Amino acid sequence: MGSGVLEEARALLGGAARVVVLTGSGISAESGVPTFRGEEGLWKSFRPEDLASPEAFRRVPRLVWEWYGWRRAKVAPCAPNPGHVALARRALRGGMTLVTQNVDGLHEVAALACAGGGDASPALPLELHGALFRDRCTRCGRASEGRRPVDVSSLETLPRCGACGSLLRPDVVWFGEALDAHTLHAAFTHAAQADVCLVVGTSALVYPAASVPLITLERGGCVVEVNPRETPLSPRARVVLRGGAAEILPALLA
Ligand code: BV8
Ligand code: ZN
Repeated sequence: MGSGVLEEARALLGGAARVVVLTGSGISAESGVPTFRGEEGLWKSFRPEDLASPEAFRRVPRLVWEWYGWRRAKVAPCAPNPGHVALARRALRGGMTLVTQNVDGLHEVAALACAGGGDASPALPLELHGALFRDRCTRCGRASEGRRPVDVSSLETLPRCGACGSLLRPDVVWFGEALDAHTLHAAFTHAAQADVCLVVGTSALVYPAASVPLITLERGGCVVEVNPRETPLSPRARVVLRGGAAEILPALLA
């Protein structure tokens, strides 16, 4: 990647009063979290509608819980990489809102580590698709920590609500489900006010998350994309930084 494009992107971000960032699973690739649609993509062994949908959960709850249990075991040992840390550090300086499609929680880990107990409040991300390590009750909606191993040997051993005894589900947004209205409204509001939308590690295929950079463009802002591959958004980007987030973001945001 030429230093010219990096300098151009640095100038755009340095001169922006307000920046909105949209991240996808690509920013966590270098932390060891598998992406969705890459070579080793999560969806490779399954199709999205097979497992990440309310219909699938109704039809085969033990298989859906087995997949999420596997993902939790895979993601639990992963740590934020220099890309997450660079974003968290920059967000502490203000004028930046982080919006993520990821459910791995690594942005929050990085934000809490960077805020480090000081008085600066951590710049927590807007999590559009929920959180992998949080459970939600299918009946009373109560949220709870989702880190215990999941026993899928029978319907009875699946996670149950401590309050009402109903079946729990992972607190993520499945295909065909509405995103949390408040979170989405906040993301769209920041996108509309942003001078620059920095888009990192997403194939820009999933809506309404993929609308975030389009809203910034509509309101006269510009897009900077960080991705080793071309995406449907690339032609609309003012600057495209073709490479990995862990390598590019520290240089871009320092
Ligand atoms: C809704 C949570 C309506 C669960 C996920 C036809 C056209 C348009 C839209 C639709 C359509 N048919 C259906 C829809 C709607 C659908 C949708 O958009 N489908 C797409 C696939 C066509 N959307 C929905 O269903 C949404 N809900 O619309 O509801 C509604 C409204 C009101 C009332 C009722 C209903 C819900 C979408 C949320 C689905 N949940 N995940 C879970 O995780 O298990 S989506 C899933 O995909 C993840 O959240 C993920 O974040 C998201 C996007 O994927 P990416 O993050 O982009 O990951 P991907 O692997 O695709 O790409 C990785 C990128 O990183 C690549 O570009 C790669 O090059 C790059 N990369 C790799 N390494 C690096 C890197 N980049 C930087 N550095 C590296 N090192
Ligand atoms: Zn309950």
